[in-house]
Parts: sequence; C-alpha cells; structure tokens
Amino acid sequence: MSRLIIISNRVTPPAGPDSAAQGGLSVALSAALREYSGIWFGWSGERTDHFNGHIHFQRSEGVTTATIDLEDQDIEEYYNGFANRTLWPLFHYRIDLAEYEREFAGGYQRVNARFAETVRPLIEAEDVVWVQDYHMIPLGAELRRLGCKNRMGFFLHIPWPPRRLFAILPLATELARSLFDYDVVGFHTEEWLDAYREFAVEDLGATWRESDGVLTLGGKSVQLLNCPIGIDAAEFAEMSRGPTAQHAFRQMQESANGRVMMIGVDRLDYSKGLEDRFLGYERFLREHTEVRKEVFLLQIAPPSREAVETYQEIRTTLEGLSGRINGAYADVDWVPIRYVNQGYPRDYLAGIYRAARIGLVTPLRDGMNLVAKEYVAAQDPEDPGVLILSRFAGAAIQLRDAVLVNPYSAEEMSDAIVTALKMDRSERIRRWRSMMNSVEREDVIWWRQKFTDALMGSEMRAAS
Ligand code: GDG
Repeated sequence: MSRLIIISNRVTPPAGPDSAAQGGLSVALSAALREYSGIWFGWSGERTDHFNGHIHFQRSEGVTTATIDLEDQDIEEYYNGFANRTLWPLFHYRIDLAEYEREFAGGYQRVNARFAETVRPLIEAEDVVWVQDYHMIPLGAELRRLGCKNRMGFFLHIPWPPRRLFAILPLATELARSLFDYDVVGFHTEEWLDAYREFAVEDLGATWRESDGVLTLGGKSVQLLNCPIGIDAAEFAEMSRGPTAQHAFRQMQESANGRVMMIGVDRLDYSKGLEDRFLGYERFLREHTEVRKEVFLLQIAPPSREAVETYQEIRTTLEGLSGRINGAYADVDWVPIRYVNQGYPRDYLAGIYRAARIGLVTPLRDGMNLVAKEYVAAQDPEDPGVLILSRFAGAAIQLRDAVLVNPYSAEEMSDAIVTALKMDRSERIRRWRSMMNSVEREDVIWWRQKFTDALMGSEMRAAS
C-alpha cells in the first residue's frame, strides 16, 4: 500500500492522551498518517545558526514526524516575509498591506528548495505526497526537479484571490504555473477554485476540461478539487458535553449573570474583521439602548505572528477600540466587551461556545473558518445559539442557515445582533439542525478522504 507523506510549514504532532490540545486539522492529518503509515514533514519552529538538513524524527501515537530547524534569515524572508507579508495579505484581498521584496521571494524559493532536498530521500517510489498551504506552493515543482515522479497533491487553506488581484504579485505567473507540478490541487470553495482557473486559462493559456475539472498546460495536467474542510464534529460535540466543557459552561453562566453572551474566537489577525466587529457592536450599543445591557461580547483573540508589524498594529488598534467602547458604555455592573488576548484549551473553549447564545464569526475574508463550525457543533440541540456569519467566509457556502452578514457594514452587524436576540427557540433549533447536518456530513474525515481518494486515484507522472 502507498504511504502518505504530508508536508506543511509547521508540524503539529499528535498530543498524546491530551487530545484537547490538538486542532481538528492535526487530528485529521494524524488519522490519515496512521491509516497510510506515513510521515509528516515540516519546520520544527526552532532556529539554527547554519542550516544543515538535519532531520529530527519523532514517533508518537502511531505517527512519525520529521522536522528541520531553519536559519534566522530563512524565517525572516520566507515565513515572516513572503508567506505572511506578501501572500497572506494579498490572498485575503489586502493589497494595501502586501509587501513585495525580492529578498522575500528569494527566501521563499530557497526554503522550498531546502524542504524539497531534505525530504526527497525520505520519499519512496510508491509514496503519495500531500503538500499543505500557501507557504509551500512551489514545493511540488522543486520535488519534480529532483526527479520525484510520485503522485503529489496540494491543498490551499486560504482563499485564492481574483485574477486581477493575483496579477499584482511580481511572481504571479511562476507561482501559478508551479501548481501544474501537482496532480491534484484542492480549494475550500468553488470561488477560490474558479479564481485560480481563470488566471491559469486567461494569463497562462491553460486549457480547461469541465467534465473532470482538469487543467492542462504544456503537457502537464492538474485536477482542481473543490474540497471544503470540516471539523471533527462528533468528537467536538462530545467534548462540549465533557467535564472541562461543563465546568467552563457553568463558569460562564455564573459570570454572565443572566445576560446573553456573544462569543468571538479568532487569532489576532486583520483578516478576521475584529475591528469591524467591534464597530458593528458599538453601533448596536448606540442604537439599541433598550436592550444593550442584556448583552455582552466575549472576544478571545490569542496573539499571532507577532514578528510582523501589521500584527502589532492590529493589537494596538483593538486595545484602543475596546477601551473606548467600554469607556463610553460600561456601567458599574456591566462591561460590554471582555477582550482577552490569550488562548484556552480546546475542551474549555467548547464549553464557552455552548454557553454563548450568539456566535459572532465575521471575517472580512476567510478560506473556510473552523470556528463557525465548532460553534455549531458545541450547541445544545434543545436550546442552541445563533451563528452570525460573514458572507465572505468560505463556511458561508455550507452554513446557509446562519444569520449571514456583510462584515464591512456596521448597520448589518447591528441588525443581525437584534435578529439573533429576538429569535425564538423553534427557529433557532430549525437553523441549528440544518447547519449541524452539514457540519456532521462534511466533517474533517470526509474532507481528507475526498482529497486522498482523488490523489490516490491520480496516475504517477511518466518520466520526463
Ligand atoms: C486557516 C484559514 C481555514 C483559536 N483560538 C483558540 C483556538 N483556536 C482555534 C479554533 C480553530 C482554529 O484555531 C482557527 O481556525 P480558523 O479556521 O478559524 O482560522 P485560521 O487559523 O486562520 O486557519 C481558515 C483553516 O486554515 C483550515 O483550513 O478554515 O480559513 O485561514 O480550530 O478553535 N484553539 C484553542 N484555544 C484558543 O484560544 N485550543
């Protein structure tokens, strides 16, 4: 049987008995690795003075991980640079924040080449390779250059930007072309898939075969796959009823003191729309004096990518904004925003979701957004909360029964909060049931099965 080699920027090894510390993606990939007995390869997150290709192997819970350390310059140019200051903002439509430095692009290519050279000896003839996310787009091309004929797939966890935006990237053509070295390329939604296909057809001159979703260019073919990621729905629902979640639930209920809690859980990232969310809530506070003290917002926002200046700025902005809103509206017995900059264990988070009558998930642009699905999975079926969800999250395609909003509009956000507050129990149950069906049906196991089935079904590349 073929082994599976997963390659991603960071490796999140199975956390052993404390599975609460694992994310859904890690659970799914680890399960796939156990099934196909493969290896998960990536950056350790550690620094080294001189890159020497040394691999640290580890085996736990039936999964083998293989990690390498990177030099400071690599981390600065590849990770903080091209990945997080060029591609991330551009792919989230923030051309105003995207930076184009030749050193970043050079570092990105160099690290992808280093990854390829280091992992290449680990790949055996029958293995299947699955590369994850925007950090690693040219990795497939680097592996082909080293003679790798294996079946290879790539999954993009973030949006693919519209053709005209993508064209702004100085290396647009090369990057888009490098995806042709994979056999299968997966996206969360048709919209992201179409955006890539349009660039490939219009700007690269590729031909598109609608019948099986295959793009061809210069003798190379790649299958495009619409493959929305899900969560470990059954496990998450169970976790939300477990002892830690129950403890968190009771704690939140006590501290809510009869008020409705709205919950937001996001990495501190400008794509998540936190500033607009606060402004939308402020509008609600201003316009709905009669009910405003019945509600509060708990915003959990663990810091992220702190080496990048824009991320330091967003932190400062949000501190100022939450302080201003609380200063203007708080009373001796009530604070409208509880803004928390730290992370919580996954099972504790599940209990907080369950205690929240409203889930506020309002990114300005998001590949999928797993928090929306986790919020749904954690609800009490007899008395579920209401999900307010941005139209611009990939999750909005599947979760049609959320209260969908334009996150740029403070008015819509304020109206949505009122709608959620007024929604009666039968309507909440109807909407939740429909969303939960989707979250359960298209869960993370379904996702990785769909992708690996397509990949295993593809043919090995002929010698070129
Ligand atoms: C990228 C794409 C796509 C957050 N705070 C805590 C915590 N989290 C967990 C959430 C959720 C995960 O982090 C965040 O996932 P998202 O999907 O919301 O967002 P990104 O991190 O931007 O992920 C995104 C995803 O890849 C998968 O393809 O959906 O569009 O941007 O699982 O629960 N977890 C814990 N404590 C926290 O405080 N334990």
